[in-house]
Amino acid sequence: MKLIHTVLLFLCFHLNLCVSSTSDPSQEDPVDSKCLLKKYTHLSCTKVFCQPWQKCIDGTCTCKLPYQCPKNGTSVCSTNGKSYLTYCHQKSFECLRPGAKFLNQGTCTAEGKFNVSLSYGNTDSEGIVEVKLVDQKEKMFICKRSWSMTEANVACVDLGFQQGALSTQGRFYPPTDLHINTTECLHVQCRGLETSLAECTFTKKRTKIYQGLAGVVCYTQDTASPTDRSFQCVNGKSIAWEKACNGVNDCGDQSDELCCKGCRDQSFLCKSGVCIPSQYKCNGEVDCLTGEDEVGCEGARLPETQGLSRSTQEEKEIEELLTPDMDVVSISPDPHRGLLLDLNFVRPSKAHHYGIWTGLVNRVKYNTASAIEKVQKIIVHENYNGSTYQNDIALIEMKKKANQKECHISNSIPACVPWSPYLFQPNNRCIVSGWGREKDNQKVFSLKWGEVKLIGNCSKFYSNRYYEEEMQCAGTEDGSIDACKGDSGGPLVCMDANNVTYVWGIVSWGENCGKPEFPGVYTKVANYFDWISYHVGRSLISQYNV
Ligand code: 4AZ
Repeated sequence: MKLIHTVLLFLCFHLNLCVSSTSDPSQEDPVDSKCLLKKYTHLSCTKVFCQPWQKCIDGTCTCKLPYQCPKNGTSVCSTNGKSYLTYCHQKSFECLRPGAKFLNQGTCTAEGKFNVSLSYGNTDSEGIVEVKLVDQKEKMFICKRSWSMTEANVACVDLGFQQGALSTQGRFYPPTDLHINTTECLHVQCRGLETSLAECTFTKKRTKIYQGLAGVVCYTQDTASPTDRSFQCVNGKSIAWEKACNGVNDCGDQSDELCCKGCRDQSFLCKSGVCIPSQYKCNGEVDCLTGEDEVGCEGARLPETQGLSRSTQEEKEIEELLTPDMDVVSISPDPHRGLLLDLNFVRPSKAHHYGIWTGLVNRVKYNTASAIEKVQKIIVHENYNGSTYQNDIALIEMKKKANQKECHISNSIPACVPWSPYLFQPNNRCIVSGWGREKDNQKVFSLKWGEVKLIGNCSKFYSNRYYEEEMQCAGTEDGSIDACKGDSGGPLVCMDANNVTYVWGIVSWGENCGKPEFPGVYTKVANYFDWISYHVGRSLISQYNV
């Protein structure tokens, strides 16, 4: 067992993304029911990216202030007649004060009114969908083949039905004497979290053959008919159990797609347990937290071709894009830098007594690339518990050299702060390194490293001493690769699908060294993202969700 407790950490820099897996169309129920208890929604930023007008605070997407939006972009007009600098600005205002919604891109014009209505249904909450676009005189119908739950949810929310749509299956019959031009209709494509159908992309289609028209039944308490096999959405809506984990946001708050062990209907399973539509794979935008939907995409489909992929020859006669795509910030992986420091004993008040060796390989024969840095400040976690080893983490701030703007360490290996506990999973392989003792207690002079696997369910080895949220076990089946006395505070580094490395763990404790059934226990750094952000400043360690 270990003696002195430890700590580590780094200062500079950025966080980010990772890894891959494919959907699992097996017969088994793909829903992870334990995860459902956490009530994840589209606002849970340990599972999904926030919208560009939101930032992630304590695991929840919260509204940004408009001035925090990037300034470059096209101006947009809102339903209150006000013009905003960009779409992000308008959405940020709307997020803070729901009411006025997006109307159109560009300036506000006098004629401009966007309107959605339902006709030929038996109640106000159902019918065939009619839309009047800002720059069109007449109302138009929407083509059935472009219409899915994604768009139906947006239409219902736009009409004031907060829980979105019940179904797109309703059959509605216009009076027979009414002449409807069914060879012309609007093709619409939404992302699913828009608050107005006006935010979606419309294309006009004219065809020779009869087009089915889009209809919807919006969700109300009267239309709801939950059964034993219903899936209970976080927003109170119930949907058929089979619709959970199919890549479609049937709930409207995405809660049916965030707790998945596999995905139905060929939808794509992100490592974080989220199902996304198959069209989101290789579309040039990172949708999985861990970026695996954009890995191995050479020669794959380009985003521009997507919306038209269902077009048939007949439909192609006339296609006119009526609403341009919004300039939503697209996310793509970036290189990040980071730095790890190893400390074995920490007394915050004695910061100036410490030096940090960087680039060191052999601790008795200093290599030329190694250097020593002064310490400015040491922050030990305020809830560090020396008997249970909970919150075994600390930060070391390095002293800036004169005229130095950024912290820069030569010969260092960059590693990022993981911002979500879902970035890596049991069985992922990671690297632990350090100068700790050998199994037989022999001293080590040259830095050693080894590959270990992340281990889930570690309470079976350390029953009431293991705290799932705060700790991470790692090792090998035979125990041969393990951290040992003196390794504490050292890094457990994992690499994602985009070759971005993360400090996933900090060597903390473990019974024995190198014995099977006694894996090494590491501090789960992702659990301390908010604590680290609080101390170093969010912008310093975040790339996304800020
Ligand atoms: C230590 O005392 C220590 N085998 C670190 C890890 C392990 C044991 C002891 C796990 O630094």
